[in-house]
Amino acid sequence: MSETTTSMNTDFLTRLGVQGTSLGACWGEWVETSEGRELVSVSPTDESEIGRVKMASKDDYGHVMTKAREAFETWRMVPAPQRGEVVRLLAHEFRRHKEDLGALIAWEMGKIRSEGEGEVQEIIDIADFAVGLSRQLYGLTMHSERPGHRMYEQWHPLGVVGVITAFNFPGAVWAWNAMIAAVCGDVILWKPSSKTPLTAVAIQNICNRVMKEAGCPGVFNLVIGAGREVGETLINDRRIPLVSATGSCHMGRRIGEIVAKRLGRSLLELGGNNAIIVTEDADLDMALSGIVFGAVGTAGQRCTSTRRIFLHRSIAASFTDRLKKAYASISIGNPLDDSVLMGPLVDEGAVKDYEDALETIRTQGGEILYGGKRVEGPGFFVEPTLVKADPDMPITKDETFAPILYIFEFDDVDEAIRMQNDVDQGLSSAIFTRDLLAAETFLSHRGSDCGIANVNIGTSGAEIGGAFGGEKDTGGGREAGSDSWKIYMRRQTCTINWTKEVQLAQGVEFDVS
Ligand code: UN1
Repeated sequence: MSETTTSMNTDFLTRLGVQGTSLGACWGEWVETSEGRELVSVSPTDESEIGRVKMASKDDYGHVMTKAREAFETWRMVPAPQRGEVVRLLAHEFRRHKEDLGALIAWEMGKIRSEGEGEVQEIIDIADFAVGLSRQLYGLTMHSERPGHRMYEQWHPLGVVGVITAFNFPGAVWAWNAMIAAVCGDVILWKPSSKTPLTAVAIQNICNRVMKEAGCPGVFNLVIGAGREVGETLINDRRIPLVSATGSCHMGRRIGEIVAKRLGRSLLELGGNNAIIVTEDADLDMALSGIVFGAVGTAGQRCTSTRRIFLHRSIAASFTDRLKKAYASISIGNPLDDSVLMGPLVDEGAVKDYEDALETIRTQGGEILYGGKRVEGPGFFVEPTLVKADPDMPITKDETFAPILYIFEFDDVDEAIRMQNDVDQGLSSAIFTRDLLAAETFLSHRGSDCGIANVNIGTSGAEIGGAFGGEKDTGGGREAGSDSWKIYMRRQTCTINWTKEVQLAQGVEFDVS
C-alpha cells in the first residue's frame, strides 16, 4: 500500500467552503439549524476528521420546503431556455471547480482523484446536456378524429423534486436529476448520503453563488439529516410529486412502497449485479482492461461495478492467470496519490460487509484465487478479490458493495446469457466478443435483460447521453440523457375545437336541444 501523505495539502477544503463546521440545511441561504446534532465527515483513507455538518431537523426541513415551494412559483414561469442559461452558468462554475471538487470527492468518499474529477466531468456533461434540452422539451401534435379540432401534448413542470443520493457518486447522481429537473422548471430538494455530506455542502455553495447572481435562490435546496428523520419526512411528503432515489434494493423497496401509497412518482436506481461475458474469440487485452476497471475501479463501489464474469471454458484458465497478475499490479492507497489505482472502501461497515461476504463465500465452497483480506493500518482498505465460483452459490446472486469478482465458465453463449440473467438485479451487462452472432444474440430480445448492454466495453462508466437505469430489482427508473426528462414533468393533452359546435368523439350523439 502506498503511504498516506499526512502533510497533504487540503486547501481545496477552504476554496470549496467546507472547512470547520457547516450547516446542513439550505434554500439558497444556509439555515441556522434548530438542532445541535453534528455529523462528522471522516476520510476513509486515514480516518481523520475532514469537517462537520450541523444536521437538519424536521423543522429545518419544513423551512427549506416552504422556501422551495415559493421558488417554484417563480421558476416555473421562467422560459425554459432562460432556465437553461442559468444551468449554463452553473456548468461554467463546475468547470472552474473541477479539480477541487474532484479532490474533495476522492478525500471524502475514497475513489481515486481521476475518478473524482471524472465525476465532476459527469456533472458538467449533464449540465451541458440540460442546456441544450432546455430548447427541446418537445410535445407531440396529433391529428384529431374530429373536423376543426387540433390536439397536442405539452409538458409542464412538476414541482418540488426530492432527490436522495448514495455515497458512491456523491455529486454526479444529484446532477443527473437536478440539472434536468431545473431546466424542466422544477425545484430540487436534495438529501445526500450522510457519508458524504461535505461534497453536498460544496456543491450547494457553488449553486448558491450562481443562483443568487441569477436572482433565483431556492431552486437548489439541501437537507443533510438523519434518514429516519428528514429522509422519512421527504418520502412521505405529499408536496413532493417525484422522489428520485439511489441506493440498495432494500431501501428502494421501502421508498417505492411509501411513495406509491400516496400515489406519488418514484424514480429508483437500485442495486446491480453486473456481469461480463468473454467469448473464445474476444480481444483478451480489451476484456482484461474492461473487467479490471469494472471490478476494481471505485473499489467495486459503483452500482455498475463488474461483479461476475463468464469466461468461455477454452480461455478460462489462461485468462484467470492474466487477471491474477493484473490484480497483483494494482496499487492500493491514498486516492489523491496519482500512482494509486484503488482507494479505500467508504467506512468500517463496508469493510465488515466485505469480510462477511468472504466468510460466506468460503462456507458456500467458493475458491479465493486472489486477495480476500483487509489491508492493515489506518483507513478502510481491502484487497481486490477474485473468486472461482459456481452459479449455485447463493451469495453470487447478491450485490456486495466491494471489489469481489466471481469467475464462472461456460460452453456456449446462450448458456452464459442465461446465467447472467439469472439474478434479481438488472442494471448493466457486457460482452467481449468479435463474433457478430454472439454480440447480436446478447443484444436481442432473448439476450441481456439489463437496462444497459454493452459490446466490447465494460459494465461501468456510462456516458450521460444515454438513459441510465435498470430492470427487475434495480427499480426500473431512468435518469440522465435520452428522454429521461419526461419523468420530471407532467404531460397535458390538449384538444382545441375551432368550429362553432361541440362534436363528440367516437361518433357519440347526445342532443340536448
Ligand atoms: C452509480 O454507481 O450509482 O456508469 C452511478 C457509471 C457512472 C455512474 C454510476 N457513470 O459507472
